[in-house]
Amino acid sequence: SSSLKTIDDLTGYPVFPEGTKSLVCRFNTREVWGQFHDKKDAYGVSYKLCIFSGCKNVDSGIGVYCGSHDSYKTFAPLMDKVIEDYHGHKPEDSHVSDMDASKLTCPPLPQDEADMIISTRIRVGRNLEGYPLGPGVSKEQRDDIMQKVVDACNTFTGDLKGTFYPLEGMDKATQDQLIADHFLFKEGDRFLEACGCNRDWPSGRGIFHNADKTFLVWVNEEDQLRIISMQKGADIGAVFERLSRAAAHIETVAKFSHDDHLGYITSCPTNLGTALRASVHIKLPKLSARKDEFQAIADKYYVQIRGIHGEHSESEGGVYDISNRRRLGRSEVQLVQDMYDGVKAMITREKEL
Ligand code: ADP
Ligand code: CIR
Repeated sequence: SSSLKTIDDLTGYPVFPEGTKSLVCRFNTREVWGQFHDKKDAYGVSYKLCIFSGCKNVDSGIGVYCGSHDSYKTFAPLMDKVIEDYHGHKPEDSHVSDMDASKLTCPPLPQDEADMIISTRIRVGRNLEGYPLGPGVSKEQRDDIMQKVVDACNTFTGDLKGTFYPLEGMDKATQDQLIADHFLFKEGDRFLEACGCNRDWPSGRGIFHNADKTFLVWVNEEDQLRIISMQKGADIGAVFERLSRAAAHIETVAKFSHDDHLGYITSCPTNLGTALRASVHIKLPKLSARKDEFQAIADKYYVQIRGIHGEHSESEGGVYDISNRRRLGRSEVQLVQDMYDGVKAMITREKEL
């Protein structure tokens, strides 16, 4: 499978190397492949495109991206399995949203614990109704989407007011600095490359942010919008409150792809539902040296461990990115709570060691 270069090389049933763990390897059975290998969804996105990232990148955890809202329906025999395995969300389940920051039970951490946390960030993904998703859009549609998102962002006021910076024409030093400081998406992600999400790069992409860079919107990366709230320190309540306010406002000026079963529609099935990832950058030098115990706590509290530069990156200096793993079938409030509870448990163990 790893010898695949382009989607045209995917001519027969993909056979994965021994030990491949991805969900696409598990659930793209010969039967499912037989049913869909030559099929397209209502937006003309092929089944092959939806599974190609995992076929090419055999180290994928999931390996699937959808090219439109309809991919989830047309290719349901694969997608339902992936969704149930990742989120525990069944085909008959529905998704309910709740971004009321006042419902969080995240009391401020004592100073010695707060000092372990470098920064806090919460993002949600959104995509515009009536368009395909990133892997399936044309250049013209992508440009159109960017214009609509920029127009919507220009209606923010007060602390959310900001400026849009297109990626096209941004000098490399500025781009690299924004990435290093954790404000901007990285370039050249091989998983997104394989599903067609990086076509026409850097055209049609950009970042909107307020003066303090505590509120940001990524445009046309993995999802058409990534709405982000972040700041130094451990004040999860303040970060969530700002995000909720921003998401609620933008919903009044833009219509997002959404349904009662899947919640907000995203290109990666891991992000469906809330599309929310709440994270802290936290120093856990002792616990992280005990890899199995670290992972066991993460699993128990439904949190995920990432490196310092995000997914598929390494730690630096014992600093990790800890975030909620689930996104669908639970409210935003519950998922931010997952993160808080997991982080609290990790801090408790770190202090014992
Ligand atoms: P996503 O958040 O969209 O799932 P990544 O895992 O690639 O994507 O992370 C995007 C960027 O956000 C990376 O630069 C990452 O280091 C940064 N980031 C994530 N969590 C935090 C945090 N709590 N504080 C500061 N930066 C963060
Ligand atoms: C994988 O399967 O490992 C990649 N396609 C990433 C999956 C989850 N992350 C994401 O969507 N950002």
